[in-house]
Amino acid sequence: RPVGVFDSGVGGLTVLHELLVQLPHEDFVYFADSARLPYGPRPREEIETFSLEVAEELLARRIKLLVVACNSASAAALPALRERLMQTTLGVDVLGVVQPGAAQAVAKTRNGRVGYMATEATVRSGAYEKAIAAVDPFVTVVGVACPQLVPLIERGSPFDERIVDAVRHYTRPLREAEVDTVILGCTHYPLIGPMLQRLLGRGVEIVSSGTAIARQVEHALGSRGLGNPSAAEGEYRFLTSGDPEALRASGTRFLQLPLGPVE
Ligand code: DGN
Repeated sequence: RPVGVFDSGVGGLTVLHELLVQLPHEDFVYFADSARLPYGPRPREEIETFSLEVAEELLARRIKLLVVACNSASAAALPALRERLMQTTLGVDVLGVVQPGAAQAVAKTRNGRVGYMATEATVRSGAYEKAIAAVDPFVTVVGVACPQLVPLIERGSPFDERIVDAVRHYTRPLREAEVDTVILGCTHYPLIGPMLQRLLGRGVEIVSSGTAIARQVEHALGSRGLGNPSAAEGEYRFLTSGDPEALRASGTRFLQLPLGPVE
């Protein structure tokens, strides 16, 4: 049975990338809710309803684990998703990206000051503040909502001057707060990782949701996850509520691997 991965659109392919690299023998099915993108500016209740609908689509594909690659959906809908998926006969577990990113940032910070960049929905939810406080209540957290970044990254190249200006603007409060660790709390930001590193300063540790959650998925799958090194690679396929051609067109930029079949 495959691992289900869900995102509001193509962004979560940066998370799937890490999963494909770290768990090469697993099968994956990825759902992009592109018809209803973006989730970032939407109210919590709406994101929760959409997430539950997507989970039903993936359950119909007989997934054994659900990975919520979208930070906005992880922040808004994780408890509801857990409740729903635990009701299934086989009890499918759900992992979101917020907790693993938060835990990794707490482990990395040396000065106890952690920043994160995310969509408005994620910042409004306070999910990163809560997840970090649950690991270490003495860590100071500075969150910056970056509403312009998702549309700019989807439209432009990572070297576009407008993206550089936006990143300069959004990283200012983090530099001023002298955080030494920054969580990329949105699926799209790894695409501009090198520029973020340059503008944050090289002493700042960057934590990306994808790498953090890949370890938890490996752990959740246990020995089943690693598979037999001599076995063939796993398969991965894509479902979208939007235009399959659009996903094919932009998918490889986010996945950094060849795209499989899109339905
Ligand atoms: N996937 C969303 C997230 O990680 O928050 C970003 C895209 C969006 O829906 N705004």
